Amino acid sequence: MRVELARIVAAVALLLVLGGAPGCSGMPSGKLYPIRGEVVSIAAARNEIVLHHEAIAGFMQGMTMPFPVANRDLLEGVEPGDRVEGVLLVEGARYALVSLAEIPKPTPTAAAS
Ligand SMILES: [Cu+2]
Repeated sequence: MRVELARIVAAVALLLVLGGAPGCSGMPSGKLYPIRGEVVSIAAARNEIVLHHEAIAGFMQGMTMPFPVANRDLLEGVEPGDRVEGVLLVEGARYALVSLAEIPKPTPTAAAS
């Protein structure tokens, strides 16, 4: 009797632990945000690019700031003055551009948003 009760308590406790863990910790917490802006400068030696970026919905207002890039190759082919768009990965206090590409021509329809 006492042993069985202990087993039930243990099983319920295990279920609670398993049910409560996902989403709290141990899972990747990274969020991806689309980002768009203009290249201000490039510091390839530091794997960094300074963007004058538009507002990033749910993350930050438009501003000029440096972004680390996940891969130096992302900096190839972009120059100061280029309009670019990409994807920003945010994990806690850390962030990095994981995608970046020049926008060939800003069209009226694309600029509407
Ligand atoms: Cu910013």
